[in-house]
Amino acid sequence: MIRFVTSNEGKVSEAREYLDESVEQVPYDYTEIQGELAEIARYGARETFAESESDEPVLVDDTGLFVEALDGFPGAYSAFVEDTLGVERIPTLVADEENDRAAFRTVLAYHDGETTETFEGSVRGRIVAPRGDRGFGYDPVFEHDGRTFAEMSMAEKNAISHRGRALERFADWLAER
Ligand code: ITT
Repeated sequence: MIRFVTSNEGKVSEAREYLDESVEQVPYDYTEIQGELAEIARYGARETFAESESDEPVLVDDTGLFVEALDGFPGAYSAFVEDTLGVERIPTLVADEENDRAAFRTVLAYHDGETTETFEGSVRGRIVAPRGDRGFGYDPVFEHDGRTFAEMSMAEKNAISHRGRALERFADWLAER
């Protein structure tokens, strides 16, 4: 069993679609340090494990949307920006820019009390006006190969997405242990 430490049910659904292990959602509010996604995720996984009674391994997912024309903004601040500006404002921020390219990046951090391992995944796309009603977060404004992530089924998104790639690496590593 893996404890997925997140308040985001969308992340958990995607992980369950991908992993053979059973995944339990744990809503622990770990400290989000300032830094790169990998440092944030690693710190969060270790802190959650240390603060909990259970010995079951934990998984933390830190994800960001990096918009090229905005020098990588909102990046590590993506959750704050979704809560404050809102997802729909992102296309308006790049409306006058020639470059509409962006990338999603996910870092998964696994910690079992001894080992801490991180797994990364990324996907490139374009910022577009919102389309589609599936997925979550920035999915409606992120287009990849002609469709937004909100226009894809979860399986289609997982097959190409930042989180899908990171989950695939994590699953391979788990299988080899
Ligand atoms: P936890 O920290 O509790 O896991 P969160 O949603 O705050 O939940 P992040 O900080 O990793 O998680 O997410 C940053 C932002 O990016 C947040 O606004 C998410 O909604 C959004 N996001 C994360 N993964 C996404 C995905 O696959 N598609 C679209 N938006 C995503």
